[in-house]
Amino acid sequence: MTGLFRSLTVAAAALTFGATIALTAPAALARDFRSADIHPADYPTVEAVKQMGKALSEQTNGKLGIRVFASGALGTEKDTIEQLRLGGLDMMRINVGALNSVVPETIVTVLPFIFRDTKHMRTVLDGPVGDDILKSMENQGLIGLAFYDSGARSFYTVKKPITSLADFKGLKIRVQPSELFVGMMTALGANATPMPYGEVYTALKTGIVDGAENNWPSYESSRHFEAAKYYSLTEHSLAPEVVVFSKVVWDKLSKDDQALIRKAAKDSVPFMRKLWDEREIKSRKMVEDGGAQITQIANKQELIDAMKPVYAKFADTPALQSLVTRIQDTK
Ligand code: BDP
Repeated sequence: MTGLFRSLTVAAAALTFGATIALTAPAALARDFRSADIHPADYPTVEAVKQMGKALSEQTNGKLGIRVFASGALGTEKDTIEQLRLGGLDMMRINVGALNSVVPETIVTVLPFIFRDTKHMRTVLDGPVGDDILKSMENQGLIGLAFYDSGARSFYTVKKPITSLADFKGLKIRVQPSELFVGMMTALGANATPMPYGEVYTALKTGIVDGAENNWPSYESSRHFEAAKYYSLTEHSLAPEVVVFSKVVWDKLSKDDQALIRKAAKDSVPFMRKLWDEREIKSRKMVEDGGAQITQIANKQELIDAMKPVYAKFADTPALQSLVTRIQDTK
């Protein structure tokens, strides 16, 4: 090899090496957290986590981002909780109902009629009670980042509308896999059938259940309204959504990155609420146009009274009772 040829080769190799570094370095350092959601791509929860990822990416010059796997691509909520706790998944947006058996503190946010209205719910979750509940997740291998809205859940049925407490007698109602939800159905005189969200449409269609309960956007986007057209405005639970990170993954991140992730999650809340408020109106209109029949409940108090015993049964420790009182005392 001539001297010149050798130096050229070395220079070329150095260039290639340099170029490779330049090309691969950002990619090697960049990290897209995988986040699960059972809702479809245009659902407010999915949009909000995407927005959170965008903000995170901007703040870190593309070093950190989030890739949302929507429509249950990574499994049921129960599956993703397990994956998250093991560190096989980075993030998820999930309903608190799904966490009831893992994080007992989430129970208080599902309790029937505990929040007086949306404003009360937002004030509680944005304040110290919300922070304490998010913190309590840590013992279970989960980092609670932020609560999202989920509106009010109401019942919908296949054969006839629910108009009063008596109408619940003997109905088979699908609920989330949560003892508390089961307890609520029992208190109403119905039979609970816990099952994953993705199975509910078929269960309604084939008569495995007589009804289910959910908010307007879920009732609409899941097309449950096609199978169960009687929507009765019980508004019995305002069980919120929550954005959760895997503690196993979290513990390997720098303090700075952790702070940025927390901030991006909190910052996505107002964005989510705006989308949510719009979607509730849009979904209600869509289901009404699609043939859903809406029933007002004349005597809500009898439902409130019937469900009262679940407080003592499920908020059954001093810690949970204190959270209940703090929520009720929040103005
Ligand atoms: C929806 C929640 C979703 C739950 C679903 C359900 O957003 O996370 O899985 O209800 O009822 O409102 O299972």
